Amino acid sequence: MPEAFHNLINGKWVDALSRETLESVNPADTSDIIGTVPASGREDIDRAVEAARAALPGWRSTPAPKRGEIIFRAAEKLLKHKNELGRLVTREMGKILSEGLGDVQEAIDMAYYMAAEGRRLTGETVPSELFAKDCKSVRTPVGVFGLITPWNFPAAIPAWKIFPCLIAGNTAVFKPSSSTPVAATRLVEMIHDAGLLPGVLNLVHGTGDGAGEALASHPGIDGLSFTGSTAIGERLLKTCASTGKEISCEMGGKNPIIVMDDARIDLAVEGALWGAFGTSGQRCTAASRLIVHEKVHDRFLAMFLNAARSLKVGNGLDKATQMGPVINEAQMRKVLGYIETGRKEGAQLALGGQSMREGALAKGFFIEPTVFIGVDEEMRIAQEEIFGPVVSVLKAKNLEDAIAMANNVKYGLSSSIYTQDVNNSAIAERDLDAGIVYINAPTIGAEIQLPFGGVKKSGLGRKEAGGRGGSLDMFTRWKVIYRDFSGRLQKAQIDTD
Ligand code: UN1
Repeated sequence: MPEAFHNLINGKWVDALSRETLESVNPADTSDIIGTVPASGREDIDRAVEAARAALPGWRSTPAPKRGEIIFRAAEKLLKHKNELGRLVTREMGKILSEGLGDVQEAIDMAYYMAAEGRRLTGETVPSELFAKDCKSVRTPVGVFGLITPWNFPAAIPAWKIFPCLIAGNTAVFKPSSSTPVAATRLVEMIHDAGLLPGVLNLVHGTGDGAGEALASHPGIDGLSFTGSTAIGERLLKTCASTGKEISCEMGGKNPIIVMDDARIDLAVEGALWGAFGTSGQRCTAASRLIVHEKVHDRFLAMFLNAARSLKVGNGLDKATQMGPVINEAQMRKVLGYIETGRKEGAQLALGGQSMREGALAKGFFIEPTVFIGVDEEMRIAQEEIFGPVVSVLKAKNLEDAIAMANNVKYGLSSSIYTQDVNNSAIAERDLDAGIVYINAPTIGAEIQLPFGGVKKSGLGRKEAGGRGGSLDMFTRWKVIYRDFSGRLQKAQIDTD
């Protein structure tokens, strides 16, 4: 019998009221069942929201530095268990072990960063136009948040949401992806055991259609933070608009790497390989288009194909593996479907294109690193998010042409240019229409102390992560306070002399 994991509602580990469960399976080896979790429904969400509402007054009035201390202790726990959790992320999600550990490290970074916010959470004091009067703005919590996360970063993305949500004094109901529920459970366990009172952080497992929809449409939540596909994000946006709730959505990407004729080609090849095939291309920041200057196109391509050909695909727990599987059968079919589409559209398949069923790979969802060349910018494989190890190579005449191609998609999350020319770099920085621009680095690898999020169909509402304009803006509301201690009625804009 696989181990049974539970929901956390009001500080207690419980099953779904229906007693139904879902299985979590290792995508590198489907005979490895990691555990079962509750298949929760509306009544379970009701209970979790009720618990979060009940815990709100106590938590929001806890001094923020005290909230920070608990989050600091959570960071220490995560650090102590980094290896265990990193391995679990790899086993449940498929990414290679160094990335599994990186996923957990990103959660740890976020925890320390937000723990310190407990002693910051700064507002502003500004002078008043009147005598004996002061004015300030302070951040206040919003209330109860629904947090819905995807499977590609089972530790980091939940941490991006949970820690800023809690440090700001909100309480939460967290619904992780049903593909990576066990890692989410361990994460929540560590955070909860760091000293949270019952109900501050609740965990409810289930499918998107079941538990996810019930949470997003629940009248008892004040806001929703979602990371996932653009299609679902747009649907949730409508749900939240109809109930007047704030929503932040991080969604898809079709991220380009531009390689200029003056670029260091060795560096660009290495970066493109990491950007395209890291996490088997299953990042919203993955590089799925390589836009290469015509003068260096053939040289870059020869080197890139050589490097991609030698990538070792396998179980992420094996140290030699450089690329793991995709998450599940449905995703595998979707990716293979796009490869078929690329062929039909007339792109040339230069590498890969098949699922891998030989030997040890037979029990997992493995796809060869796949490279299309001769891709036209209007083809579907150059326009739509594939979320798998498939990259399209496009040829550009010059920088202007390359930037126009880069921007000619409905998404705008991450982007990159490889160039040694300061002017090219400055122009790209100015003109790439994306939330993130990398110079001489691939499209993946954002750090948590800066805001994370995109433009166009990549993002809606507030951004994630830290820094000015980061997620504290999502999880707090500004309150403005005027205090008049003059002892008389003073009228702003009127008592001007
Ligand atoms: C995502 O793909 O959803 O910048 C997040 C990166 C990671 C986060 C990716 N730090 O690639």
